[in-house]
Formats: sequence, C-alpha cells, structure tokens
Amino acid sequence: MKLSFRWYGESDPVSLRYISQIPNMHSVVSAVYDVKPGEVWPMESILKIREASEKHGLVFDVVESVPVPEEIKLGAEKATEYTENYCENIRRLGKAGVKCITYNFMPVFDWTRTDLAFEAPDGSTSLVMDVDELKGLDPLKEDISLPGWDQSYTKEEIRGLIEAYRTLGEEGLWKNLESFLKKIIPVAEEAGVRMAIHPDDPPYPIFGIPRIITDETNLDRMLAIADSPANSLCFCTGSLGSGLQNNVEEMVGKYAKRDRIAFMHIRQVKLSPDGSFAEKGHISSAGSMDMYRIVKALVDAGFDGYVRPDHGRMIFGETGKPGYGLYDRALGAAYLNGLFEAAEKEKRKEEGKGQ
Ligand SMILES: [Mn+2]
Repeated sequence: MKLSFRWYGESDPVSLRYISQIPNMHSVVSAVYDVKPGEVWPMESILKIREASEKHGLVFDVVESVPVPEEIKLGAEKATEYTENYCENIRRLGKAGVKCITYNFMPVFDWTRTDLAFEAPDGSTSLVMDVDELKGLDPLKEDISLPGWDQSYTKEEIRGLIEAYRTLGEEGLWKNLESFLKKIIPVAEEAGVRMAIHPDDPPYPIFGIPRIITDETNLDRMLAIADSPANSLCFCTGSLGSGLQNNVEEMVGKYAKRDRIAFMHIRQVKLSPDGSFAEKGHISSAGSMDMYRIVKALVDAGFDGYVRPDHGRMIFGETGKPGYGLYDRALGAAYLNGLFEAAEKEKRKEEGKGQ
C-alpha cells in the first residue's frame, strides 16, 4: 500500500512539511481548488502541486477530487462540453504523473452531517449525523442549511436543483452516470489513470434526492458499466460503514480481490441502530468496524493501491477544517502503519515464509 494524506493546498494550515514527517508517508492527495467544476485545470497549477510535494520528498499522484458538475449529473445541455473538459483534466493529470483520480456522483450536497463539532466526554470533537434532526426538514419548504453544504448556491438555486433531481430520480441518475463513464474510462485507460468513485456519504437518499453509490448491489452495478481497472472504487469505510445495510469488512475483501479498489479512505464510525452515527478515532474499539479485518482483507488480496486516514477528530486543542486537522489523522496514519505491518507479517507466516 502507499500511504497518503489529503492536503488542501498552500492555504491548508497542515503543511506539507508536517505531512512529510508522518512515518511512511508517500503520497499527497490534493486538487486545484480555484477552478470551477466543469472547467479545465491549468497545467501550471497542477505542476505547482507536484513541485511543492517533491520539495518535501512526497509524490503528488492522487487527486481528490475532480468534481463532477451538476450539469453532468443532471444530463443538462452543458453536459457534453463539461465531459470533454473532464476528459482533458484526466489527460493533463496523467501527464503530470497522477495515477488515481477520486470523484463522486452525489447530487447537490457532498457529505451531510448535522453537527461538525460534537463534543465527546474526553473533550475531543467530531462530525456526527443525527437522523432525528434530519427528519421533518424539507429544504423546499423552509430555509435550512446544514454544515458542509456548498454556500455558493442561493436558496433559490438549491430549491431548483433539488426539484430537478427529484424529477430525474434514481434511474435517471444511473443513466447519466453511465454516459459519463462510457466517455471518461477509455480516456483514463489511455492516460494510465484509475478513476476512483467515492461512495455517497451517508449512503442513503436525503430529502428525496437520489443517491446511488450506496451499497454492494449498486457498487456491482457501477463497476459493471465499464469492466476495467480504470473504473474503480475509492472505498471509504466511513461512508459505506454509516449505512446499516453494509458489511464493510466483507465488501473490502470482495472488491480488493477483484482489483477494483484504487484508493482506500479508512476511518471509523460508531453507528447507532437508527442509522445515526458519530465519527471516532481510527482504532477498532472506538467504533463499529473491525479495522484489522479490513486491513487484513486488503493485504490478503495483494492490495497495492493508495490508503489515507480519513476524517479525524479535533484533539489536543487543534482548530481548523472539521475532520481535517493534523493530529488525529496523523495518529490514524500511525495506527494504519501498525495494522499493515502486522497483517503483512501474518500473511508471510501463513504462506510459510517466516517473518
Ligand atoms: Mn471518504
């Protein structure tokens, strides 16, 4: 595996210097942030990230994300032009040495939570989702805004988008994903890039807006659209693990064996029977997922893709972007290093090769 860390560019309070000090760190996961979704990224901006990474002995070979504009997801008039631009971004990133591009196909809102700084008894804070708080809210009827939502939309625009997606429905969204993949996957193959779709977070419909990258049945359907390693998953344990329907430990093994995981986001959630969840420290005992089983499934399948600690809590008094502080993610990275070392040694022992 190649250990990686997300970096939000020069304005990120977590510097590349700090990232490079985390043991075994290999890759920088970043993006060009000052270009609107649907537009082409300037080569200069891409190469700037590469140079900055190299200065700290790191490799810029994972992009998260090249955002898919709403027009593509909706199959709107501009979809063709934006898909061509998207293909151009894939080509440019491939030329710059990028091997993996993450994206998602979530309508309107990216991840959704009800609180970004819920305080645990130990004083740490993390992102949580309380399904009761969501119930009864209707963004078409009232002025609501949840943490994490794109603030660049006006309320009117959000209403328009929600209505358009409700009309489009799940099958309409599938159709648009299919047309998009049929165009971009051959380009990715040629560019030597693996496209890694991030699951919907959380993995169920919200406000009647369809969400389709949610569970095993739908992941199978998505991967079958283009049966190629270039059409792969960014397997996010936290996103899939916040759906009661998902057995994450088994799913990881299944897709890793088929070589359809290009990128792993590993984080822990504590899931309640009603579907509410809280993000936790990475260790198995803190939440609902067995992290050793997840890592062992990857190692046993010969996984050689990218891994990053995903959201962390805010600890040690750190402030900053919710989920993306340095300390808890660095602890997560150290923990993952330990799990991988143990699983690799275990595998060698099982194969009779000793340690
Ligand atoms: Mn994730």
